Parts: sequence; C-alpha cells; structure tokens
Amino acid sequence: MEPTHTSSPTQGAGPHDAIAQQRRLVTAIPGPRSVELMARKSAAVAAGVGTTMPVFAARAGGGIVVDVDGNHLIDLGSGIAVTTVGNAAPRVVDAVQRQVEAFTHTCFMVTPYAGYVEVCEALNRLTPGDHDKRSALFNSGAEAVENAVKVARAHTRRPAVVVFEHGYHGRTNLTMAMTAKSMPYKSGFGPFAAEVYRAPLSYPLRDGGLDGAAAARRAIEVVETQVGAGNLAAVVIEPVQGEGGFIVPAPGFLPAIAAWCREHGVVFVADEVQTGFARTGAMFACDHEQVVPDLVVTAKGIAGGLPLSAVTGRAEMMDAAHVGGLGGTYGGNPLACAAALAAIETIEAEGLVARAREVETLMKARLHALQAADPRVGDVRGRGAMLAVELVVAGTLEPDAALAKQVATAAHREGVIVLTCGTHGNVLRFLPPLSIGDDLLHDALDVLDAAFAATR
Ligand code: PLZ
Repeated sequence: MEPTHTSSPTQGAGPHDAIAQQRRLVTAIPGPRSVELMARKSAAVAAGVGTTMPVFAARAGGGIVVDVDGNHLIDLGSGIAVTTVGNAAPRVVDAVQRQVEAFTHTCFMVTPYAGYVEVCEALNRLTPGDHDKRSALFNSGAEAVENAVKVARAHTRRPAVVVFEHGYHGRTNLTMAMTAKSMPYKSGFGPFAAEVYRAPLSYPLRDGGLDGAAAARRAIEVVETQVGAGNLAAVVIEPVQGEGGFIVPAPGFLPAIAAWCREHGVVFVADEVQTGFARTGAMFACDHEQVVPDLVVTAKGIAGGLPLSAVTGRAEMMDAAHVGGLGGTYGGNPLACAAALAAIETIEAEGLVARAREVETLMKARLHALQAADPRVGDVRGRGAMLAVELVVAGTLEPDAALAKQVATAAHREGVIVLTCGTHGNVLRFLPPLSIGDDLLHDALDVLDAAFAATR
C-alpha cells in the first residue's frame, strides 16, 4: 500500500465494517452509554485508575476512535503513543488472528517459539548501531526498564543508576524511583528503590540559552560529584522526554552524555518506550543525532497495541546476566510477537517513518501559526508525530496548567482526543497514529485553534 496523505474514506476495521474517517458527534460528550459505563466504572474499578476522557471506546481505526454512543472522535493520542501503525491495523489483526488459532501461550522459557526469536532479530537489526546485539522481551515499558537496569548492573557490577529531571520510566517500585514527578506517580507510594540519582536535563525553553554541550557538562558535574563514575552502572534517559513534557534536549546534549558514559564504562540506556518505532520521524529518536546507545528499551509502538516490551543491546552486556536471570511468564507472548512482526512490517511497507515527518511539517506549521496569534503558547516542540505546545502566562515562563486543562477539555467536548503532560501539567501533546489523514489533522487543529480562541 502506498502511503496516503488524505484519509481514505474508511479505514482500519475490515471491508465490511469500516470506520468513516470523519469527526462526527451524534450525542453530547460523554454520551448516555458512556455516562452509564462511567458509573459502573466508579463502582467496580479502583479509584486510583483515572481516565483522560469519560468516554468508552467501541472500535478504532485510521485516525478515529468510535465511542459506545457512535461518536467518531479524532485520535491525537494513539493510546499514549502505542497505535503508531493505526488501531487494529490490518496486518496486525491478520497476524494475531492466525496466531491465536495456532497457540496462545507456551511460555518462551518452557517451550520456545520462532516469533520471539524473529522479534529479537528485527530489534537487533533496527535499533541504532551495527554491533553484535541481543534482545530480551517483556510485557510493559516499566518491566523492560527494570531489566535494562538488571543487565547494566550484572555487566558493570556497580549499583547506581542516573536518571534526569522530568524523566518518566514507569510505575513499578524501581521505575517510580526513576520517575521524577511525585503527583500522581509516586506520592504516598514510597519508600522507593535505592541508588537512583537525578541529574539536570537540557530543557531549551527554560535553560536561558545554555547549549547542549554546556547542559551536558552541568549534568556530568552533578554525576561526578554526587555519584562517581566508579559506582555508576547506567545512565537512563529518554531521548525526547515523554510524560515530562515532550522536551527535546539541545543538540549535542545526548551525544555528550553518551560519550562520557563510554569513557567511564557506564552503560548508556536509551528509554525509547515512547519515542521508538517511527514515532519521531526516525525509527528511533537516538538516530536523529546518530547516538548509539549500549541498551535500548522499547515498548508501546512495538506491537500495534498488544502488550510487549524489549531490551536490546550490546551482546557482551546483554549476555552478562546468568542463564535464567532474565525472563517472566508472559514476556514475549506469542500473540504480542506476531503483532510486533506485523507492526514492523507495516512501518516499513507503508513508509511510516517518512509519514511521521510529514505529520511534523503539517502540524508544526499550524502550531507555529497558533503561537504567533497567542502569546500563551510559550513553545512549539517535538519531533515527527510526537509534538507539543507548552503553555505559559503570556510574556513569562510561568506554567499555565489551567489553560492546558481548559483547552484539552474543550477539545474533548468537540470530539478530539488530546492529552496533556509535563512536570507542571501545562503541556498539550499530540501523538496521532500514523494512519491518520491530513484532513483529520487539519480538522483537529481547527478545533484546537477555536478552543484557544474561546479562552482569550
Ligand atoms: N518509559 C519513556 O513513556 C510510559 C505512562 C502512562 P509502561 N508512558 C505512559 C501512565 O500514566 O502510566 C513509559 C514511557 C517511558 C517507560 C514507560 C512505562 O511504560 O508500559 O506504562 O510500563
């Protein structure tokens, strides 16, 4: 299939049951069925599990999520950067259907299967660098981050881990320690894992002109004085920060940190859970600056919506853990592996890396126009189809979380799924599936323009 620039009229759910690629509201948002389900959710689901929108999904494909009331919503979230190849993407559906009929589980640690090996081969081929690599598969991003730390500790025989301000790495005990933001991720859930240290990031909007090399020196100074390279197993960093605010470090920052790690025998781990698999207009975000990490952590976009994650890295590091030291009952589940192979095939066959760059061009032009018209848009940033606007009190750098919330809520009411992020909650982020058409992107941006205008 050729990459499309406009939506085909219908996409994503098979020829007989296709989803109209059009925003269409047939009830108020939320509609009556969603309201009823939300009441049941409140009575049955733990309160700690929140939702962005009080709207229940029924089907999804192309650039549309259809809710249980029949509303067609434009998807600018991809289930938090997961359905990069599209929701229920045809190749993924096909592959999973074939696999589910063959077998659903054996446990790779009991009787292995080829799909797991093929996903590892694909990861070893696609991740940055052409050195000898090995991979291991897990279920969630957090679980893979934990395993990257295990591998780095086994390889270096050192305890400490360095992460960055605004970083997000998950919700398990070790990854809570690695995640920066207290509310909602950590507050009340300690004590946290030991030997995790935080270094300052490169944050161009808020760094007062500090360039990438200088920001790296600032971070390294903290690491050298407060941790010491000899105690340090790994530096773990998101090449573009996700939950922390879609922060793209200044050019030169990542390469300098990676070079320092190499010089001191510290394992450089790229957490590409949110940035990986074509999302940023490269297969991996590290590729933008030719940074070759020792270990790459992937999840989300890897498998078109099925739960799968991985650690891929230098063979001698990955093999440092003893036989039986890495694993888990479900890691590399056969359905998830089938989905991953189909998702990777979709990215390559449909030119989705290039499509992400087209999405960037289209959306950045619109967002820069918005910024020119509205001084509360303090920054337009991101790469590929991972874009954001940071909202501030006009003429200052003071975060305006209330405005982000107001605009997001207005967009939701008009049928556009949009997420917020950032340490201060003042960033609107855009993560459309790459199966979305230009017309839907323009329609969604019109809705956002109107939402901003209505608050002025
Ligand atoms: N590393 C860079 O973005 C997950 C979290 C949503 P899991 N981001 C979405 C939420 O509120 O829980 C993420 C990430 C980066 C690790 C993770 C963790 O991935 O699959 O959610 O465990």
